[in-house]
Amino acid sequence: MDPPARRGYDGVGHTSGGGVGMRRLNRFGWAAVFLAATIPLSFAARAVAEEPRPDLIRVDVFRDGGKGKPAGVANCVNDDPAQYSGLYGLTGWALSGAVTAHLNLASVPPALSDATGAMQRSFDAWFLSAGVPRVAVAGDGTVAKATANRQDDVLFGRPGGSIATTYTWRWTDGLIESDVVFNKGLGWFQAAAEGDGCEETAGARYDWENIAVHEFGHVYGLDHPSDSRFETMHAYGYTGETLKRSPATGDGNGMRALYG
Ligand SMILES: [Ca+2]
Ligand SMILES: [Zn+2]
Repeated sequence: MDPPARRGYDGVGHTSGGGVGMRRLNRFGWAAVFLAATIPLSFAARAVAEEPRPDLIRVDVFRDGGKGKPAGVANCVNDDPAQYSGLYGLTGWALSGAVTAHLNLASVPPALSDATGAMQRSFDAWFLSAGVPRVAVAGDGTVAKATANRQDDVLFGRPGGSIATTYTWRWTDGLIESDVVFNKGLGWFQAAAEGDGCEETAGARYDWENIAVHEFGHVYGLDHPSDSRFETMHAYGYTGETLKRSPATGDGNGMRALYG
């Protein structure tokens, strides 16, 4: 279900000293050649190596299971642990230590309360063993869209037709950065608790923490497993659904594979 990994990437952050040289080459070709010839080779090589650049390596587009459109009434089903598949998928990265996720509080719909606490609970849902790095949520985010700025951002924005999208970059110095964008054009609510996994009275609204726990699984390095309807990392979300708030058997297996 994932689009090509580099779709839509606009190359933000790819300018460097070389970019200036290229512009000069267009207008003053002879001058650029002269400058290139006179810059000591060791200096040029060091300047390129020290400037880390982002490489967008994955865009996870999380869609509604109802053929891509939210139903007018909640389309979730109750949790069924008897059908946990035990399966998991891995993206190819893992967090190397504790990080801070920066939540843009101004972007959160007014109907959602205790936003920082809700997002902290959603990351903490993955703290299944002592080896799992902690992600601390700070309400100091400022970006209005996914931005390769060497920090993990969480915000409401416009991620196309998805419920939410996680964008992940690997920087040339090894840093993994993931930004999670929830779709501000959709209906959202906060279930009081996970309950039986499905809040039928929610209508065409998504439980924020249900969607957040899935997206944060990607931040930790989990992918969508096949045959996983009741696992948190199942490839689709549903209106009224709450069962993704707590990892299932396969989700736990994946986290142990990553972090022990
Ligand atoms: Ca960012
Ligand atoms: Zn996903």
